Amino acid sequence: MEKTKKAKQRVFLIGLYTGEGKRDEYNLTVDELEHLTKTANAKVVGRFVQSLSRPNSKTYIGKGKILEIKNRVVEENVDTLIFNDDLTPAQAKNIAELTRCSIVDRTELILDIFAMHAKTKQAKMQVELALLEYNYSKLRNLWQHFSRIEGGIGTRGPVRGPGETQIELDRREIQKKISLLKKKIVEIEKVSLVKRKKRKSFQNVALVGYTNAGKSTLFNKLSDEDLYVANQLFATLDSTSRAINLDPKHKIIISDTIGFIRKLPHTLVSSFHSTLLEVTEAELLLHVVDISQTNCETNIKCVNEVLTEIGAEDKDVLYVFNKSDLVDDLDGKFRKKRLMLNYPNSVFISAKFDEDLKKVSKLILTYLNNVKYEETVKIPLEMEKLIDFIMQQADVKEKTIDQENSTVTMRIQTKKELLANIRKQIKDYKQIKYINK
Ligand SMILES: Nc1nc2c(ncn2[C@@H]2O[C@H](COP(=O)(O)OP(=O)(O)OP(=O)(O)O)[C@@H](O)[C@H]2O)c(=O)[nH]1
Ligand SMILES: [Mg+2]
Repeated sequence: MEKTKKAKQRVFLIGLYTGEGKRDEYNLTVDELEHLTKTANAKVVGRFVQSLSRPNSKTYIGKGKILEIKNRVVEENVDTLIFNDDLTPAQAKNIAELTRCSIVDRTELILDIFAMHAKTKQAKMQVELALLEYNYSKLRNLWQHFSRIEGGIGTRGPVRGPGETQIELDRREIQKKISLLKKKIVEIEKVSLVKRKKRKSFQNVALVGYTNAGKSTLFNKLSDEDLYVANQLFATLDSTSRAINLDPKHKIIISDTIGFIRKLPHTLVSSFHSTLLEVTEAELLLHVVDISQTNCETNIKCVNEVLTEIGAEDKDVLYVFNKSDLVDDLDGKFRKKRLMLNYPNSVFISAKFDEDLKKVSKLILTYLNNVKYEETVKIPLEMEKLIDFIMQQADVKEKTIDQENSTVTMRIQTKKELLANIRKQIKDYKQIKYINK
């Protein structure tokens, strides 16, 4: 097949600053949008940010500003407008009509990059599922929009407008495809579950972090692998695991996986569920942070929010502050000092320097050798299985039985995750008791 080189799409970036947070921080999110756009192979010709307390329901930014942009679109030969937030279908339609440009919102841009970077069958199916779910939610909004404008009191008859009927048909078609894909993904999930079970005898450590932080670079260095590394967002969409020896006595399994970003589309989080199991099932997370980014502390928060969303908030975390080689200005040195104080379980490295890898191994080893936490728990005597489990799995420092209240109080030392699990079991048990009362 003959290959033709396609001209790059020329785009304007458009943002809305609502006054939340500092303006400089907001501008960094537009820089990030620019990096995303470049990763998607388009050329950024200009950027517009309007200050408004909240989005305009019809045109996102003010209509006057849109018309100003329309003139610039003609001058600069721009064909696409990329927005720093998600748009409602009505906003996208109105802006397209006013400017005659293709309209792409933040989620669509991220989904496009995922679609471009998906290599394996599993990643491809997961991206397709996310795309379908996003389109489905858009069609649902559009359908609601139609019902609102056409369905005033007394106007809804048995015959519907052609647009509305088509949307309903499309929705049903998409729904069918979604169920089919979900079934296929569950099948793949079963196979990887078997693989993960085999590794249960080793400690599993997962690399997590903001996209482009250097996770794959670090993974390659630690495991002598050759995974794809690039100054692009979402270079990695699959998880890869390897066994490595930290020292002659400690063998662990380390996993590289997908990076996170602020406002990571929910459809991606749910459709990449099986890939993210590497994170939710790991015993320890190594949170890799690019400290050359001036807003790296905000990035840490974003990553922690996604970790909460996927149910990994109780995991033990060690911080690997990466790209130290790029930090030499005064501001960066202050940032480093602040991070050092706020994150005691951490190391500062450059994944480019082989000698820094020892620091990472040492950090993990220290963790593995001091992994226990102490807590006192009160357990109803009826929960015999849990009590037996604790006696076997944890270090029980003290145990007192209160026959009158049918409880046992135990001071135990064990892993953080196990403690969270024990607390949850007791809470669930009490809730069931309360409901049955
Ligand atoms: N200067 C410098 N660059 C680094 C360092 N570590 C990684 N990089 C570069 O940062 C870019 C991103 O690295 P990756 O390892 O692909 O990052 P990632 O976290 O796996 O990114 P995603 O898979 O996209 O989430 C690449 O261009 C790397 O060469 C470092 O310590 N110093
Ligand atoms: Mg990567």
